[in-house]
Amino acid sequence: MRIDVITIFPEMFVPVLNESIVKRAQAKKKVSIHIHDLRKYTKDKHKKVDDRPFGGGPGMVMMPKPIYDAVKKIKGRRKAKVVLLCPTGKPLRQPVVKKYAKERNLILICGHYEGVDDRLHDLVIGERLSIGDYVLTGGELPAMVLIDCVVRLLPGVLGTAESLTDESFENNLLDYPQYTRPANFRGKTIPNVLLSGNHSAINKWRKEQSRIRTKKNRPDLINKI
Ligand code: 9D3
Repeated sequence: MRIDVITIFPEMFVPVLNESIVKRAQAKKKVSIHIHDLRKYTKDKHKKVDDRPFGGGPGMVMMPKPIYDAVKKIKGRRKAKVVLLCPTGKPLRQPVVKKYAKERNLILICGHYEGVDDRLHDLVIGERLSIGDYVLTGGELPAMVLIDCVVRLLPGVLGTAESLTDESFENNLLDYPQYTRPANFRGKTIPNVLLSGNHSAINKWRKEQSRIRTKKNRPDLINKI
């Protein structure tokens, strides 16, 4: 997969993309990620990317031309899914991540200020995505979240140890509690069943714990089972 990102803060991506599984996926050639500075697609000497909103109101709006030119140039003749990260987008959930993981080329546009000129939607933007109901300062962190979720699903990125079966959100249940050594930590022990060696009892306990946690923290998911 190839991922291109259009942003006014290209430096934000450097430390995140050069660590952990995303770094390994790039080294293994499972994904190539290219970060583009939107200001390089401006033509005026101030490298202006925003302007005041028609109709008045607070803040600034991202101008259509720099983003339009950037997408056209980056896309070339390739087919690519163009995604704008913005608070008014569809919420990112695991089924949406799975869909994106099947694409050959993704172009991510990081929104800023009060948003982008809406005419870009018909012209170049395929979909808008939000990562949740809270206010961030821009689309950069959401783009990194999307990259992280998608890259780990690409074939050959995760080892068998980190395998993808039985994942939380696949079955609409949260993960069960996990413990590792020592069995007694500061006087706190672990559930006896986990030491029993009885795998069917262990599975039954884990399923029950998943249900209890989901009911307590994510009652909205219970209705989806
Ligand atoms: C909802 C706030 N808007 C009211 C006028 C202004 C506004 C605030 C912050 C518009 C854009 C932003 C920057 N946020 C993003 O670009 C963003 C985002 C987010 O804030 N929350 C969750 N997902 C996303 S994806 C992009």
